[in-house]
Amino acid sequence: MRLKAPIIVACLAGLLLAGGSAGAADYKSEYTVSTVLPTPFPWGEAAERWVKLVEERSDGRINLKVYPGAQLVSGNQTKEFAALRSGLIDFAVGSTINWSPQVSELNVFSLPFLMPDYAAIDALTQGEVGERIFEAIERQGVVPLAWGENGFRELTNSVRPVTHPDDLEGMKIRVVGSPLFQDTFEALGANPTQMSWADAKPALATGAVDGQENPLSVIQIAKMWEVGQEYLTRWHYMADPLIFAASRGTWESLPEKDRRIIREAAIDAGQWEIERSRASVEERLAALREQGIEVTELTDAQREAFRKATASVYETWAPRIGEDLVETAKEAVANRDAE
Ligand code: X2X
Repeated sequence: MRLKAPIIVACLAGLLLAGGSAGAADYKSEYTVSTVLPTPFPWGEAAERWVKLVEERSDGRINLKVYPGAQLVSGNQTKEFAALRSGLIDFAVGSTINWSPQVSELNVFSLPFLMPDYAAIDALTQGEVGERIFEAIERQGVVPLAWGENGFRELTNSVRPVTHPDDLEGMKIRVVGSPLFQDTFEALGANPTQMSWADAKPALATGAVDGQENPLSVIQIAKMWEVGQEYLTRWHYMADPLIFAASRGTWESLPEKDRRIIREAAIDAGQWEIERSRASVEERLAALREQGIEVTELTDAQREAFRKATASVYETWAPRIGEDLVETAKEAVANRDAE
């Protein structure tokens, strides 16, 4: 009996080796991760953190690489979701805005003045709305893994302080290539132009557009004051969560234990990024003021005027998003835990 033990061990080792090498052969030498923003934007940092955690936890088996600037889709950020669905890219950390042309439910986050604070964002992403949105993404052939956050989007411009919709009359505003944004800014009397992020700064620099909207982190790190953006209105009109996701083909090619590693790393990287983004807001605001940007905080009454002016966006978009999902979102916000 004793003599047989080494033989069994040898056989087992042989099996493991054979299994191991067959498994290893299935891994790609590199898996692509698409983002729009690179480091040091929180968005890029979230993606890099994910890469690092996956590498560590898989003992180097799974090698993800971040391709920022939506370069895998030639800078066309609203094509990112389609590329993920077709398997042209393996993974992405994408904004709900950029994926909303394909996944109409994602427009819920873009409804103006739906989410007044962070607790409201969490009430949506961490509740029934978040689950239903992940199901919608899954139905479209992409595997959603975790949430991150780009942030509350504020308005900057080169013309004047904006405290009332009238101040936006005729102002040329760069918006992301998502039709809902066109409607919001038209409702406010502005003159919106859709363009990719890559074109935004040059368009501001030449004066082709007067203003834009993005989170404070983006306004600061992209140095918007360099392109004449002197006025900032903190109107908190919407926030875009980020979604970590995988192409279905790539996902299904991976063993269960690796899927778990990748999903958990996405959740951890997302939480880490959300906390850091939220914690950095005051510091960023101070840095922007230091650069000479005039910051306008709205009173509740002033914000109400913007909310009223954009009410038509709900009428147009609730049927496209799903009336029921919009109602569920409104209820979740109304019943959220106090901050
Ligand atoms: O294009 C933008 O404004 C950006 C970088 O915020 C997004 O990709 C949504």
